[in-house]
Amino acid sequence: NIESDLATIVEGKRLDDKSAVTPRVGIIMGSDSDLPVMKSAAEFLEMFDVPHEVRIVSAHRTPELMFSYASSAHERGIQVIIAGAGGAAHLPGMVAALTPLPVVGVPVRASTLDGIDSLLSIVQMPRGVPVATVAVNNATNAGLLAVRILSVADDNLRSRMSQYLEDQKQMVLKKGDKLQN
Ligand code: RP5
Repeated sequence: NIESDLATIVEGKRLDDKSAVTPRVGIIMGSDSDLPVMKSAAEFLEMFDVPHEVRIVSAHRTPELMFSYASSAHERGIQVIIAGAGGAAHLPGMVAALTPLPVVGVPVRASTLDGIDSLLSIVQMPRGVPVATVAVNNATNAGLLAVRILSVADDNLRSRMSQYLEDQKQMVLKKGDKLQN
């Protein structure tokens, strides 16, 4: 559950990478209050057996940690970074400025402005420093996009992604059939 996950993060342990395998995806977020949204990125990576790590890294509150995390992630074997934040959501953009890795940004809906503030902060990057921005609170798509990025050089992941799309299609068709009958 979320509370024990949080305790795990606060203790500095990995949330879900139970093996000693090097994480391929880094999931970071500005605050532990983002975890209920960001958890689904981890769940989808788990579904595809992609090793990953989860960390709280704040652009504003822990700028030094953000700098060291982002600038060294590729040296540790991380291949994609998923970064979620709310409000003045500078984390994904600042991380993208510090790493050559692909960065997927998740705008988290904070208590005011309905997530528009986070969305615009993340999506409106200047030329030269891209962040692949998903919909507000849609960490599921961030996880799936990370899998697709990795699948460019991973046949197994690519065929599992095709299967996932097929399963999704069948599910929708089945629901349509039920409505008709
Ligand atoms: C952002 O401010 C975080 O990403 C979070 O979405 C928001 C609120 O943070 P807390 O005040 O809940 O820690 O930096």
